[in-house]
Amino acid sequence: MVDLSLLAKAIDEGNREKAIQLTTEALGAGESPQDIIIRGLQAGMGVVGEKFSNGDYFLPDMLMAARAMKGALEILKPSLEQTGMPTIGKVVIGTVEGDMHDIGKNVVATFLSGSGFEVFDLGLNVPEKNFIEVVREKKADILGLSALLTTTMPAMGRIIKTLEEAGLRSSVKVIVGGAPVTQDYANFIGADAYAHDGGKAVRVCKQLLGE
Ligand code: B1M
Repeated sequence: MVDLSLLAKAIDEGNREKAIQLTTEALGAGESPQDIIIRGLQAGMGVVGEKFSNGDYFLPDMLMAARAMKGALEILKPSLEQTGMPTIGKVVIGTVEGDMHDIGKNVVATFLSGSGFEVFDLGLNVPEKNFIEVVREKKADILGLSALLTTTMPAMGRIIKTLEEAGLRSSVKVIVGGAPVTQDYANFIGADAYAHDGGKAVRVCKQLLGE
């Protein structure tokens, strides 16, 4: 058994090599990718966030932690993605403009594709018009918007308004998420759904499509 708190520590220390090694070992020992993410990687990132808030960590510490987490997620990706499943629906997803946080969005996108959704990931810092264009072009069933900053959350509401103006709102369900986002905020901006994490996002997206 691999002690996942050591993986959390490797993320906290921004030790990419150690994070990759422990993730590989945990997977080999039969830990589920979901557990590795939640009890190892996310737990570590939580500590990094607290230390940043307290002034113990600075931007380079967050960057190192992000690099370590991305390395570990690459190891988990093949186990989370599955092939040969009939597609449940099309999801366009991205982090809104002005926001450079993509780790959580990547986790959500990977969980969704691993659960049978066809996912079009537009990346981070995505301009409003790109979301609209791709939703139209791909005839998306669901639009997923991620924001990690209180200052970038309002972009989600603007995108919903623009979908309405473009006549696309009735054909696409909108799900929002990210650390500062809440169910109340989702209601306030007129989103169809909110999810707290990757696992919930999968369940909610299935519900939105009547699965
Ligand atoms: Co920044 N950052 N950051 N950061 N960063 C936060 C978000 C912060 C809370 C740290 C803190 O102060 N404690 C704070 C925001 C404060 C606020 O707005 N209230 C903050 C700040 C201030 C900043 C800068 C302004 C710092 C500066 O420059 N002085 C700057 C902003 C840059 C910008 O975006 N314009 C900045 C920069 C960065 C880095 C680039 C260094 C790096 C990001 C690297 C990257 O993503 N490629 C970074 C990091 C790593 C963090 C923390 C430490 C970790 C974020 C993370 O990856 N978490 C973060 C503190 C924290 O959140 N504890 C922090 C792990 C990830 C798996 O969780 O992203 O929450 P999360 O995703 C979850 C759920 O939220 C949910 O599911 C995911 C998986 O379970 N979810 C969805 C996410 N999207 C979803 C979408 C859905 C559904 C669920 O549906 C579509």
